[in-house]
Amino acid sequence: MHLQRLELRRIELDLVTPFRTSFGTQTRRDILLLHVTTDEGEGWGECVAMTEPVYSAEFVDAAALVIAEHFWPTLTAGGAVSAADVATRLDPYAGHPMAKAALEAAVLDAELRAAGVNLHAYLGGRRDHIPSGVSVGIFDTLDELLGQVQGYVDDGYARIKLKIEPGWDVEPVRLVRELIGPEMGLQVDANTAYGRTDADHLRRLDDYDLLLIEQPLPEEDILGHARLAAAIETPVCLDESIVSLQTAEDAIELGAAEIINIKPGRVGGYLEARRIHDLCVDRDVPVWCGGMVETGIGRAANAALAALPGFTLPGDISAASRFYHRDIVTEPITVHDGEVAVPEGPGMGFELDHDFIDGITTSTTTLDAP
Ligand code: SMG
Ligand code: MG
Repeated sequence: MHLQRLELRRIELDLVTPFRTSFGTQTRRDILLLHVTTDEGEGWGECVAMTEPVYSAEFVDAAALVIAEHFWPTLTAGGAVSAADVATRLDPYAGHPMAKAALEAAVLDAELRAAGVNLHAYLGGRRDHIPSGVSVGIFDTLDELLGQVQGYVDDGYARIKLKIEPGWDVEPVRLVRELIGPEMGLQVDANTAYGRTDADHLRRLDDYDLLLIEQPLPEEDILGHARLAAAIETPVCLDESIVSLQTAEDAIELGAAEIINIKPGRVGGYLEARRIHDLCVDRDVPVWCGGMVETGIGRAANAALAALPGFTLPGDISAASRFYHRDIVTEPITVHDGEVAVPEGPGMGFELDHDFIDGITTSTTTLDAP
């Protein structure tokens, strides 16, 4: 396939309700979309970097810049390209996995649409429905939290994930477990908010039969996670620390990751995500698909990935309406009986609502291939 043109589109969407995590509160999403034109057709990718470098080092302005100034010129200088070549061609560049993943996704979408193949078939997914979990933010009061959780239970979600931080952990977990009963899946995500000396405190969560505790310690602290995993019963799951197949293998080997959250953006793309999935199947490590508050583009692709057999835990693939009043695709993801249908159309399986996208576009940059 020959790449001809790349359009970088920035769009802005308000969230239906503020989403607070241990690293800050989001009220709107500022998103970079990539639209690639090739001699065989077009494709779209969504970059999951956030406005500020608070979840990881990446942020939207930097992603747009590194794609425009470095990735696109390099990718188009090498002649015909397939999605499977993108990571190799961009390998000389350090870091920026979310920017790389977005570019690979756009090329992959174009390639699969041209071939009439759906992403989930291409990846080897075997299910047409996947269980849907919801990520619940931090609130000012426990009453607000319980009201939100009850709403999600009523919506039929298959499991609840609570964002935690020091001062908002044991008591919210205790009350939510009481509210949802002993059977429903419950897990927590600290987004690196704790330290090595917090093991005794975090052990108190062992009383609530959690599926896992996600990324309690800083991204680089693999040894700390290994020690914590040995010290508490709740399984330790890594998110931010896993940025590649290599880091996944090391963390598993060192006992730091009893479960892995796979986010395609964080690991540089859907193809690296599948390699991590395959490794985890081989090592008997359960995986699940994380979310980055994606629009219908990323949500459709994540659902395809999560259809792979190793994704044995419900992912953060909620209904689009969990975050957005209106999605940018014509058929937004919905949740029925705790499940999301894996999109079946060619490519990543979505169709875009172009008029709506035009209305929320804040800037467009077009780059031609040399
Ligand atoms: O898309 O449902 C979603 C968000 C899931 O909690 C979620 N993501 O650390 O796992 C995580 C966070 C990162 C983004 S928070 C703005
Ligand atoms: Mg997380």
